[in-house]
Amino acid sequence: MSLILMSGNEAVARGAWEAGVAIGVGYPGTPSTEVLENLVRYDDVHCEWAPNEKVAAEVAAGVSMAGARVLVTMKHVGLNVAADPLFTQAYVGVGGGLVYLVADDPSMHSSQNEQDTRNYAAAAKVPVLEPSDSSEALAYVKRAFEISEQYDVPVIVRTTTRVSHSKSLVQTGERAEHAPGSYEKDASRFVMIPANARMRRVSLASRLDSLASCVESCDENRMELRDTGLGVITSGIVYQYVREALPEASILKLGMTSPFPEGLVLDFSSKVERIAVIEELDPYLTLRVKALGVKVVETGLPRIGEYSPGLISAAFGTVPLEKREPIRDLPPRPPLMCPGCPHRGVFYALGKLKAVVTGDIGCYTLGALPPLQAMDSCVCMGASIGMAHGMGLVKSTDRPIVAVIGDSTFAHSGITGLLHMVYNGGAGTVMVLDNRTTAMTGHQGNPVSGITLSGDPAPALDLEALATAVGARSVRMVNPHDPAEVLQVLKEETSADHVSLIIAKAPCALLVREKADPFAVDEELCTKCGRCIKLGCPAIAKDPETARAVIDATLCVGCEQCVRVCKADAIVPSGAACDIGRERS
Ligand SMILES: Cc1ncc(C[n+]2csc(CCOP(=O)(O)OP(=O)(O)O)c2C)c(N)n1
Repeated sequence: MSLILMSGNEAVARGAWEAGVAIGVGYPGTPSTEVLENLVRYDDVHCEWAPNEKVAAEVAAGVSMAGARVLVTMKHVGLNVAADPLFTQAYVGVGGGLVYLVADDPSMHSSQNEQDTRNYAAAAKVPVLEPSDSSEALAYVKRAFEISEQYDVPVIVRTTTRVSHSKSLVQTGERAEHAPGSYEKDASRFVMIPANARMRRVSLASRLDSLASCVESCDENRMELRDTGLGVITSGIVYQYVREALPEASILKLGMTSPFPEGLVLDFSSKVERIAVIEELDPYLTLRVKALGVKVVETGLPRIGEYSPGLISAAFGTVPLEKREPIRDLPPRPPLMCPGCPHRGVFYALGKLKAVVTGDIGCYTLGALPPLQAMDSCVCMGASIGMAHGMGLVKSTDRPIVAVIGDSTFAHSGITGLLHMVYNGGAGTVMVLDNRTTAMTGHQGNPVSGITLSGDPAPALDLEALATAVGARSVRMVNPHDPAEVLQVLKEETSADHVSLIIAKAPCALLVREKADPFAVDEELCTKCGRCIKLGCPAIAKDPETARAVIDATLCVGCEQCVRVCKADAIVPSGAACDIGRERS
């Protein structure tokens, strides 16, 4: 037992370990990724990255059915992918405890949308626990396993970015081993044909009825009575903000918000003069409180984005605890592909092709930003291929249409899009940007890179063989660091009347340990054409006085993309540029 400063994600992992979890499985996604990366460090737990969240949830279902405790992790949009198994899992129930860790991202720090997972909990009819700090993250995960087994349901532990990523003190405990029960065949529970599902639907209703009394009295839902002039109903991280912004207010702190504790809310509202409900994202609590006939104070707080103590203070006219001036005058750091990023050469070529690029989610989405601006869409993981096919059906543009997708994203949900295109007689061009890793979320292994979560080698998916098996008529390999080669192959494939898969394979620049010698611009040869600047490499800038390109040797990793796009051969090894300089001086 010790007191340790932990992030919420570390604490979730610790809680799962202490709860005797046997297996952890998930798909990376900020802000949830570090949960499994921490859980895998505990010797007694086996952890796996799945190709996507649906598979992760199904693996978890199997572990639970076999009688062991299992944690499945994902970000909020991942639950869209895993929703299918989740909804029926609620009917099936659990063998060993089954806990979903789902991390929401108010303000979309690293997401394509804002979603409130509590709506899923209500729709799937499963309990949801909402920790407000790391200590609760650990405790609630342990509690979630107990609830899961006691009430025979999967349980969601919902965090948000500030709980997942901020650190607070955690009292750790020991692991309580949880021996898996033996598997007993029971088709009436595990085989959800309509006749069985109808029975389990009724069973779920009664399991929820017993849970309804649990939420009224559980330790996770508590009243903090102070000044009874104002009572605030809140949950998750917002509880911490309310404590800071409204220190005198009475609070009904809800740690378990599905099923909704109606009796507790009515009891609390009878003890205070006015009720305010303060919650980020959707009015999940608000609507339920109002449905009980409780009059709720209009706070004017936004329904979009993240809250803060300052925002709540401003809404209630209280003085924030401490007003810290934000640090100003920091140099702007817009999101950019790294120097030497292989995606850059591909987007340069796509720009030259003037293609309509249906994009996907990953580091390569940065190809949508200036100066490359070579991406037309990004909706959800795997969407690029179906969208390219759909656009191709309409024929409203003469421009070539190219779908661009990363290796992890292709394995996640791109393969079925390719299958659709082939099956339906499409003639699209798909590019897999295979940088040998899941870069955007911090370099996790995936089935294409062939590295497991434990760091062990695994069979790497053979993209060429896969594309051929799926039915792509042409499969080409290109060097993404050579934009001219990429452009040539793109021209050939987009003008052909068949499905083609182009694999642009080169490791993420951050995986390349040995930095190649940097390049420099030969001032005399530079024609100021700006081609190299249009690559958008952070190592290349325009000299404000001479308008010539200059290369920062400390940033340049020697990928040679700029060397290849320069028509004047003005980009040379930096050693050679020094020699040239010496000769001239
Ligand atoms: C359904 C879903 N799950 C997870 C994520 C988080 N996420 C965004 S991009 C990405 C994978 C990116 O890897 P890859 O396709 O290999 O591209 P790279 O970043 O390496 O260029 C992940 C896991 C998400 N946005 N949506």
